[in-house]
Amino acid sequence: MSDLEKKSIDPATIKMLKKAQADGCETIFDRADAMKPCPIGAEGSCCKHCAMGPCRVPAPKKKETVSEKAKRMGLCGATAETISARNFARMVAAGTSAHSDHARGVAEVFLAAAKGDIPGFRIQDEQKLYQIAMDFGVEIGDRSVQEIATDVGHKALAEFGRQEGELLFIKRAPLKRQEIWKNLGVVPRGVDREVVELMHRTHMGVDQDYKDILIAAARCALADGWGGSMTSTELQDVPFGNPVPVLGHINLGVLKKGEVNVVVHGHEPLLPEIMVGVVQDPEIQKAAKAVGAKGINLAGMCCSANEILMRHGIPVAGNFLQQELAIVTGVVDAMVVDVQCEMQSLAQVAKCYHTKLITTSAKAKIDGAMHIGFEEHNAPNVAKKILMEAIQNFKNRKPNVEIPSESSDMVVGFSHETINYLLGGVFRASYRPLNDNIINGRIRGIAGVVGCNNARVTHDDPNLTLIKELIKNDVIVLVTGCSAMTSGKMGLLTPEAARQFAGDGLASVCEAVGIPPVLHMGACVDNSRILMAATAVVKDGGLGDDISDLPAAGAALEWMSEKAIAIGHYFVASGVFTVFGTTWPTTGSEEVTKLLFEEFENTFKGKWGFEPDPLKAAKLMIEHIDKKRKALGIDKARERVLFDMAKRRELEAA
Ligand code: XCC
Repeated sequence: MSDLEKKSIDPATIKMLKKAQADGCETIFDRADAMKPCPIGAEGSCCKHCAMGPCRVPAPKKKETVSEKAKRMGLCGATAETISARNFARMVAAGTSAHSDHARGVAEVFLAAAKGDIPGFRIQDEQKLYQIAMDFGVEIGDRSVQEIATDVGHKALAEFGRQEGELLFIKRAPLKRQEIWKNLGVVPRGVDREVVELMHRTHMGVDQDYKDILIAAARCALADGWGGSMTSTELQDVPFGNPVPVLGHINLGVLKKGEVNVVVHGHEPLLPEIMVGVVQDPEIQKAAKAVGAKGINLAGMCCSANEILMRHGIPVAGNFLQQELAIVTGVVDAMVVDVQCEMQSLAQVAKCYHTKLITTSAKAKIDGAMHIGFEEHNAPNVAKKILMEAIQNFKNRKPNVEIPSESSDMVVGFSHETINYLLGGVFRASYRPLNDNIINGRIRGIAGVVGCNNARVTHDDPNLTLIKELIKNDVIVLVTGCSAMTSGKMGLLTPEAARQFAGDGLASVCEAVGIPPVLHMGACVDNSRILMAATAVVKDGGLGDDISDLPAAGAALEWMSEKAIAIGHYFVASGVFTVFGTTWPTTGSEEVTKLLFEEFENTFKGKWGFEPDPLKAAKLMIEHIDKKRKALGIDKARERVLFDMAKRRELEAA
């Protein structure tokens, strides 16, 4: 196997890496070879929070005496524990900000649209609107949809700046969970307040008790999961529709040689949603034909892709580590990016080919890219302008074009409401069949496998190996973000995958319901759907009274972004055992790591784990699931015994 072939398990990725090399175009895979991570930063031991530093207080090589340990500190006296906890907490704050600033944008557009300020907006999911209205205490009565939506929009926006009390969505959590949070003093207020407070606490010379810092980080993370992220998901579903199962296609093979290829990349679905419609515009189609193209092929990348895939079945070109490689095909006429996970190197790669890189968010510009700002009041015209740029660029393609043939089919679109409906049917929608099958042991447990790609490990390998091992052991897997795309590329998101890859118990349930063993629940912000699904399972009964009682675990083995740390921390603070791979950012302090990996289980009833080996990670998760099954008294499968007549008479006589 050549060195290149070890970079990814995805054949399309390998082909494009070879092409990039032949074309003399550098990618993240090359840079990962050339630059090793800084070991002190990697273990969270570098403090650069003031100008007396940066101070480096790495983990000791040997066991230290108390006085040796006391001497190991930064200039201000900050210990390894404080430095490590601060760095971790700031990752949580940054991740929370990313999800929540996205959410704020959604809430603003939602409100403007509800007031009628954005033409073309319509409420697609009234049921969801009513549900949110009830959660927010907005009167429904015989008021119009527009009035209700306007109140919901105002309330949603006000939530970001809530100074006192608790976020309104907190009431959705199981009662026992709410009690745990109250006792620990971590019920979140508005996300703005929690982020500001966490940034303040971790400033030089403020909070210098690592336990306190990490508890505050949990409060901030909860403001993300049950606040910012949940707001994005919920408010996007109302105008764009709650996802329902839909067929999709994924991998670089979805790009088309004879068509104008436009790849939307990033996280916010607002502009991509409009583009889905505008692409059909006869004027645009005509313009594409006029330059010799057969039509326009809209495809997605990263979580923007997940959003329009879940709701419209728009094809996905690939996950995080494939963004440069889409351009390397030589057929992407425009790559349109908004916020988060867009590599700056795209501008460089685009120069090797003919691709126009177009930024659209006022918050995210890239040197060397063209900027066409998204204005919600003028969205269709902005979409048209972008598409016209792509169409005009079609003729500039260079001769070195190669599209890998790989593209896989998948069934996606599993919101927690859809799972409810699929399991129980429209008249008695409920999680009962899922709970019953967990109790009878056909399904051993539930796992959430989420998160990114990371160029420090073989692309797609850890996530795929983990997910396959889990379903083989009858654990149903919920996926979002880039790990969902790995599952799609590798054929796990089809109903047929159940017989092929899952254990007999899980396969039999999937076949009865007609679902894949791995359920795609959406983008990064849609991890809030997993929280809601877990809560629905708790509320349906028979599996304890808190999320921490469930035979469930979470993982992000290829994580790389700060958002992943925020997500992991809100899952842990919601009672979930969560395993990360690749690298762990607090290894510089044994105490901090111990607090997160062990002691949190006593307080939050959830804890972190670190295991880069996917098979070992699966083992940890399954052991945890089995431990929970035992605590619930369902560790021995209770298959229903069918008695024949003789046996019944015997029992009656007894
Ligand atoms: Fe980004 Fe959301 Fe990570 Fe993928 S998974 S690399 S954050 S696109 Ni959320």
